[in-house]
Amino acid sequence: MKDKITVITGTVGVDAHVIGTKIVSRILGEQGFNVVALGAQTPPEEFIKVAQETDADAIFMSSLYGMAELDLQGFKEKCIEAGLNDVLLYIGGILGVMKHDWKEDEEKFKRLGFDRVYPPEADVMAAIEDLKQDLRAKGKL
Ligand code: B12
Repeated sequence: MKDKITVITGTVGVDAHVIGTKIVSRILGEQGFNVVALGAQTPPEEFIKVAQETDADAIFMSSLYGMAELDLQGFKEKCIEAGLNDVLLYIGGILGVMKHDWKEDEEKFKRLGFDRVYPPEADVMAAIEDLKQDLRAKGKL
């Protein structure tokens, strides 16, 4: 069991939408997590670098501008190359472009290696419950 669980947050790529990730960061902090908030327009490689530096347990990534699938090609593979096999990858926001079936997004992002994928306006507290469950399964909580 770790003393404190570290979660990295941020909006990936050149996505400027910052409000959601700020709310996510605030709630995670209030729930006792050590939050490393990278803010908006964070390149995928920056998530990986900071996860290594901080020995992070999870990444809570946001994307709203519809380009996440392009931004995140090969992301899981890069995480593995960087030795981050054990870091939980969660993503939320508005993952697709225009009107689309969210279930398809969920499948796409799971194929890209994300452990959990959330629909628009997801309940952050429910995601934190998922995180606790996943951390318990890894013996970290
Ligand atoms: C405000 C806004 C902007 C502002 C952003 C200001 C800022 N600094 O953040 C400005 C004006 C800059 C902007 C720009 C653009 N925008 Co805009 N924007 C919005 C708007 C109106 C609200 C977004 C928002 O802040 N929501 C409130 C927050 C609290 O919600 P949220 O981010 O979804 O986060 C919540 C949950 O989703 C969840 N959550 C979020 N992330 C995560 C992660 C995890 C792991 C979990 C568990 C949960 C979670 O928790 C949060 C709290 O409840 C939306 C429309 C909408 N209704 O969403 C369009 C919208 C996102 N924008 C859109 C677009 C197209 C753009 C532009 C490309 C427009 C343009 N042509 O220039 C640019 C993109 C620029 C860029 N480089 O990113 C589109 C995206 C379309 C798509 N995906 O198909 C939207 C949906 C509007 C639309 N209907 O077309 N935008």
